Amino acid sequence: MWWFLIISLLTLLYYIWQKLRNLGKKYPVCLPHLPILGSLPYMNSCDQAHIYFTKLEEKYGHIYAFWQGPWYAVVVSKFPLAKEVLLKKGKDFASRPRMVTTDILSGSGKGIAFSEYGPQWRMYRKLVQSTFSLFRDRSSLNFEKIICQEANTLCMSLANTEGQNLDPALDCFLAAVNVICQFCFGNSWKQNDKDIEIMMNFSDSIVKSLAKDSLTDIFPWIQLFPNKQLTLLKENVKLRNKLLEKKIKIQKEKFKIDSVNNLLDMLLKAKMNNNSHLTQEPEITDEHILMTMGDIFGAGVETTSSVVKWSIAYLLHYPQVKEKIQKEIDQKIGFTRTPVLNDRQQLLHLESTIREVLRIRPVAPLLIPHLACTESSIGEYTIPKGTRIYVNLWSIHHDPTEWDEPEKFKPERFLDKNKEQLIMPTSSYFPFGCGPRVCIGEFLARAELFLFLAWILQRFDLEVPDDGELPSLEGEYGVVYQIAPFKLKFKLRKAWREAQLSA
Ligand code: PLO
Repeated sequence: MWWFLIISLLTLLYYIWQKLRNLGKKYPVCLPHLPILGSLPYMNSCDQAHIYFTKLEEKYGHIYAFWQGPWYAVVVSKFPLAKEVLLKKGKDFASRPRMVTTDILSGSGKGIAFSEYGPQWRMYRKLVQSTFSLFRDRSSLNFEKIICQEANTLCMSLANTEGQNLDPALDCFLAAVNVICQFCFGNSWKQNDKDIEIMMNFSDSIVKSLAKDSLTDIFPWIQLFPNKQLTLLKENVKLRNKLLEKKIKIQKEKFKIDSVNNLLDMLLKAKMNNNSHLTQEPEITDEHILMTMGDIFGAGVETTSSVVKWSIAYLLHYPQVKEKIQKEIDQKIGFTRTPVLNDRQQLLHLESTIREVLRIRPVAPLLIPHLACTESSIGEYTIPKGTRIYVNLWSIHHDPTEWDEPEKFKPERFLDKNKEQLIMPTSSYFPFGCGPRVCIGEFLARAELFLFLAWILQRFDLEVPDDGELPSLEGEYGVVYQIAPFKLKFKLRKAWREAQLSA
């Protein structure tokens, strides 16, 4: 009897204390929820997450909460709210939730993309940024040169399969791999290397199994039971790590501290100069190096190759857009030279098309989830420490109050009335995220997208395959929003062929 009274009294006191603490605080509206299961029984798992979250806005508004099992999560759309999360209070929300799947990929939160906000993350990010500067500044080790080389190899390979029904996935993958490989290791893979296909398979499988709202990420104890999905992820991550370790081992032997030429060199040099045993500096271990390389490698490959495929698919659906781009290439570049980065100011139709593809099919429709490192606020609402934040970029890029006919593919929305200048019709657009966690490779990605597409369209016409089937534009949800496999025919353009003959 006594113990019952004491427990009741304590519960009551706790309840009153909580109420007092929260006095004056306002929280976002929350979906219905049950103990343990949270809001899951009330959520529809048929739709892709970003589309379902967008539908929920009709009922709950542009900021709402739900319980992802035991985890409190908030979804925001609308640009001003997202800007508060990513930019204005960027530091408050700059961390990442620890999840079973991303922990497997990142060796328990190492590397950059999935690691917690703090000195370690900052140090590795800075080292990657310094390597980017190397490749932007040095004329001998320059991104433009590297990308053009790979664009040339890509076009040669497409010319070899000219007129055949071709799935462009492998060629796009190889081009992106070889650019990032030169950045990471200072060398590249040959087209027929068997590692390429192995890599493409495990990378694709990892993308598909991450961020799929897998139940283990919500209830970590599920991993104690046999789980096919998780075993597959572990196997693929093991394959990836083995391949990277092999590459690191070979390159390590060539390392000279006074000649830093790529990301691995930069990390090895930092490791040699690291005084973590004497000072408070974060540690640099081989595993950290592996995970950082893995992040940059994976991000560089999956995102670029995916956007190139989306662009090709949209151009197949909208041949009139493709013709406008080609007309501009013919006028501004012609056939006597190949495209360079400086042509960006001139090829407005291509630039606007790339912008539109990144709008209508963002690489990461919900970005990567953020985590509140401290109690903070979004708009008038209090956000407790530890809240998972989903920024619904999909909804922001498809907001009908910001975009005219957002469901339609209209590259000209990024051009002024006279089609003479690129414009930004609204600020509700950030395909690379923004704030402290902004995509570190944005510059490289934009350069690759422009050059790969310009080179391809200067030489080739894109035609539907023999079965007349156009690519599905629906997309498959994963940590990268990928297009389903499709085929097309690359046909050398008549004008290009004639120019080559007369040259
Ligand atoms: C791609 C598959 C690789 O095997 C591992 C990998 C590492 C970094 C990830 C990347 C994958 C997918 C795209 C990600 C990137 C970090 C940043 C980038 C999530 C899973 C994006 C789009 O934010």
